[in-house]
Amino acid sequence: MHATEQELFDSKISQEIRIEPKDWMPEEYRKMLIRQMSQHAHSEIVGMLPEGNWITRAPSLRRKATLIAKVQDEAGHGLYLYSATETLGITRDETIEQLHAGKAKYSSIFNYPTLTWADIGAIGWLVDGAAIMNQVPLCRASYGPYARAMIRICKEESFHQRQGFEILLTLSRGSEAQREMCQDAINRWWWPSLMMFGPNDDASPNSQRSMQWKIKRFSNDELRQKFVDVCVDQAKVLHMDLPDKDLKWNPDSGHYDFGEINWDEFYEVLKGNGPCNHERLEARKKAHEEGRWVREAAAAYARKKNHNHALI
Ligand code: BYC
Repeated sequence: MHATEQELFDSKISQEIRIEPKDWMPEEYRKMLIRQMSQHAHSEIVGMLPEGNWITRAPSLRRKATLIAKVQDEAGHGLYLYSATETLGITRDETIEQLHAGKAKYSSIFNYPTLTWADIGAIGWLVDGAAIMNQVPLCRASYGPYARAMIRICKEESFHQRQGFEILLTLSRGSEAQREMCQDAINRWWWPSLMMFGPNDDASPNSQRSMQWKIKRFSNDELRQKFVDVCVDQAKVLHMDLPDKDLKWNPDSGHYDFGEINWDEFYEVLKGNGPCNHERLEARKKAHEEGRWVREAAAAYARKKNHNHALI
C-alpha cells in the first residue's frame, strides 16, 4: 500500500528529514511557518530602528562603524527571512502589507525607546542574547529554508551580542555617571527582554503544535530560564544588578528562580499600545514609501536586462 502524503510528511518529521518548499506539507504547518517566519522577518527590519537612532550619535568612529555594520546585518536577516517565507507561497509584498496594515506582529521588544548610548549596549547584550538563545535551536527547525537562514543569522547575532556586552563592560569600568547609565539601561531592558520569549507555556497557543512539528525545539519557558541562568553570571562580570528582587539560585532545580513578568504590559505592547508602536510603524511605512523609486528602478533594470538577453 502507498503511504499517504500525510504519512510521508510525518515520517520525515520523525526521522529529522527536512521539509523542503516543493514537498507536500499540511496546510496548518505552512500557516504556522508563514506566521512565525514573517513575524521574525518583520522583527529584524523593525529592530533596525531603535539602534539606527544612535548611529549619528555613537561616541567614536569605531563605535559608529560597528553599529552601522550591526544594523546592516539586521537588514540582511530580514531579507533572508522574507525570501525564506516566500518559498511557502506568500509574496514579500503581501507580508509587508500585513505589517504596514498593523495585522502582523513583530517582536514586542522593539517598541521600547533607546534613551541613552548604554541602551545600544543593553540591546546587544540582552536583546541579541535572548535572540540567540531562541534562534540557535531554530537552526534545526524542520523547514529547510528557515533552518538554513538561521545558521548565518545566529553567527552574526553572536557578534552583535559581544559588541553589546563590550559597550556595557566599557561603561561599567568608566565614571560614576557611566556606571549609572549602564545600570539604568539594564533596568529598563531586562524585563522586556524576558518577554521576547513569549507567554508562559500554559498561555502559549502555538508552542505545542510547533514543537510536535519540530519547528520550535524548546518551549518559551525553557528558553527564558536558560537565558536568565546565563545572564546572572554575565551581570556579575559587569558588576551590575539585574532588577529583580526575587532572583535567587535554587539548588533543587539547578536554576535561578525569578520574579513574575508583567504580562499586562506585554499584551498591551502586542495590542499596539507600547511606548513606541506608533512611531515604529510610521517609520517603516515612510521608509517603504521613500524606497519605492529604488524598487521600481531595480525592477525596470531587471526587465530591460531580460529583454536584451531575449534579443541576443
Ligand atoms: N513579541 O503561542 P506563542 C531579533 C505572539 S528579532 C510579539 O508562544 P510562538 C533581533 C505570538 O506571535 C526577535 N509577539 O507563539 C532583531 C503569538 O501571536 P499570533 C524576533 C509575540 O510563535 C534585531 C502569540 O503571541 N525573534 O532577534 O509559538 C536586533 C502567542 O505566542 C511575542 C523571532 O521572531 C513577542 N515577544 O512563540 C536584535 C524568533 N511572543 O501569531 C535582535 C522566532 C509571542 O498567534 N519566533 N508573541 O497572533 C519564535 O521563536 C516564536 O514565534 C516566539 C513566540 C517565541 C516569538
